[in-house]
Amino acid sequence: MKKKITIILALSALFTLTCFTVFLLHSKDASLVFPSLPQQVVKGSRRVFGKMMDHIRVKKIPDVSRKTAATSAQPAPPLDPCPDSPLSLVGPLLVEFETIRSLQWVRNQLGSVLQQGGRHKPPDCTARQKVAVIIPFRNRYEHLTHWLYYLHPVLMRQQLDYGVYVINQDGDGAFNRAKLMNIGFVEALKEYDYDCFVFSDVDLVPIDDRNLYRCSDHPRHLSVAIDKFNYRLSSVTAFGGVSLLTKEQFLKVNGFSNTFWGWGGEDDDLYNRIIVRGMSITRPDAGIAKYKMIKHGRDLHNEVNPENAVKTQKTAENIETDGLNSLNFTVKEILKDVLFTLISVDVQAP
Ligand code: UDH
Ligand code: MN
Repeated sequence: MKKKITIILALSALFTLTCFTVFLLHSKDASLVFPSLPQQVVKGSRRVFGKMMDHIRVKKIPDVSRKTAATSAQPAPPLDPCPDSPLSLVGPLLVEFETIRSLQWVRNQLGSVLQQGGRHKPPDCTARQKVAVIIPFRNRYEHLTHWLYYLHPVLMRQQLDYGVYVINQDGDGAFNRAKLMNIGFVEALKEYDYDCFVFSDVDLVPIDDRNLYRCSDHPRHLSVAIDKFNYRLSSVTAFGGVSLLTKEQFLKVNGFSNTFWGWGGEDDDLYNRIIVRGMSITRPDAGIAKYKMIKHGRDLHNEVNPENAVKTQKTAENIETDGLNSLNFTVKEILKDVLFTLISVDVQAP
């Protein structure tokens, strides 16, 4: 009899234990089973890098466990739109370019949270905009490394669905910043349905993440206050450095002119195009739109071209026929890095 009772008790204990395990495994809140797995990642990086890495931290960590627990192949329900003001912003950032950083080191820091080609989107809400960041480029890998190190975490905290496109001018002909921007626009659109385009120099890093890389009703100029110019805007018509246009705005102005070879004028010409097409520009507050420019000299094959200044007087004449609708180029190579997409192009320099 005693033996029978023992067996019954043992069986009922086993049954209870099994029920509890099944409950846990099927529970909606799988963190009960896998406590604090995502948090450990954050804590770990905080321990190792301390305050220095504050700008990299993304407060909200994707709920990996929930995805793992889902058993059926049903499509996930649509996520709510991200808040208008992202909650994870930290404000002023510590930015310095004295530290030597290698691309591989930056890959090690950020690669695991990015998708191939330098893509990212918020894991827990639907981004308000799909943003392509276009960087005109030739032989500035050191600058690009700093830029990627600082910008990816900022763009993530700003909850954008974004991709970084580095448009590399092949060969050593006269540099054409504007044409590279047009090429970036066309090539990025072949990949994804972007609705906002950031045209950014490789050497400009924002020092406040409240400066949102998001388009608005009018073309937007973000690099308002740069350290190199004592944090003052050079002119009320300035539109170089970092500027944003929606797809529609950029199409409306026929993109940049393709004919500004060498340094200068293409940004003023784009400003003129915006005015000619009946738009105006907006800027964030100068107290927020602050930048550091990585110190550099003048590059080879990008000397000041005096013809460019003359051409900015003729924007209204040229806008119709010179721009996206007359763009000619050859793609030499497309390289997918985890931090960026590099598109090398022959811009048919004279
Ligand atoms: N760029 C390159 N490679 C080049 C030339 C230009 O990548 O060889 C790109 C890069 O994104 C750069 C942008 O084009 O940020 C604009 O060029 P820039 O940085 O040379 O223009 P900026 O107005 O400087 O900053 C002009 C020369 C400053 C000389 C200062 C000497 N004290
Ligand atoms: Mn520069």
